[in-house]
Amino acid sequence: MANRIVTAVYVKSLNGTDDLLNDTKPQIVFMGRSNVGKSSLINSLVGKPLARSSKQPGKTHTLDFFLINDKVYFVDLPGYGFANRSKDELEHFRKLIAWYLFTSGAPIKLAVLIIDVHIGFTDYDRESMELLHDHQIPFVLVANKADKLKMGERVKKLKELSASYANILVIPYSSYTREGKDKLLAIVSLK
Ligand SMILES: Nc1nc2c(ncn2[C@@H]2O[C@H](COP(=O)(O)OP(=O)(O)OP(=O)(O)O)[C@@H](O)[C@H]2O)c(=O)[nH]1
Ligand SMILES: [Mg+2]
Repeated sequence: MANRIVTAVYVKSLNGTDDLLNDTKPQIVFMGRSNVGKSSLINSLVGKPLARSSKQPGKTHTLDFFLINDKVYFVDLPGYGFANRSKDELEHFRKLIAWYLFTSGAPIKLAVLIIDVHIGFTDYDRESMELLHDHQIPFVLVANKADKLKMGERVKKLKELSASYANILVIPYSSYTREGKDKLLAIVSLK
């Protein structure tokens, strides 16, 4: 099967420039608010606890690279918008993420922008989408933690999310139930 993950290994955590960024293998970036479930989502895709996840927001604070099927990198980013961090820390993460995405020259193939289906879009998410669009980085929206919603609420929330950005695909997802996993794997197409 073309989209099956056979091997997934942790490679390196970056805090700035590194030779790894000159590697020509495509990079797929997982981004979103702190605690939205980026690391858990990577773990659910690869089927093992590779990325560090935590109940406490602010767990991931470097650009964490995982090599998938020896072909592409999954990159777990620090979360943005975590209010308990100092202003300086927030600025540091904002700059690190923006540098990596938009000026480092890394061959980014796709950004997976993860939002919490219950919370919806925050200002940070909207800003990220604008920047990704401006820099012509293709992205897909994942509405995570879908397991938390009852059916009626879920239909309503997903409708609202899809209506906000008419031509952007929104994938309902749950790292707990693995809902959305096959759909997302097909999109990140690991061939
Ligand atoms: N209900 C539910 N909880 C989830 C899901 N995915 C993640 N979580 C929980 O959300 C919390 C944060 O998960 P992480 O994967 O560490 O989130 P993150 O976005 O990587 O967080 P930072 O690294 O701090 O930015 C943990 O308590 C997870 O168990 C999901 O699909 N459903
Ligand atoms: Mg994380």
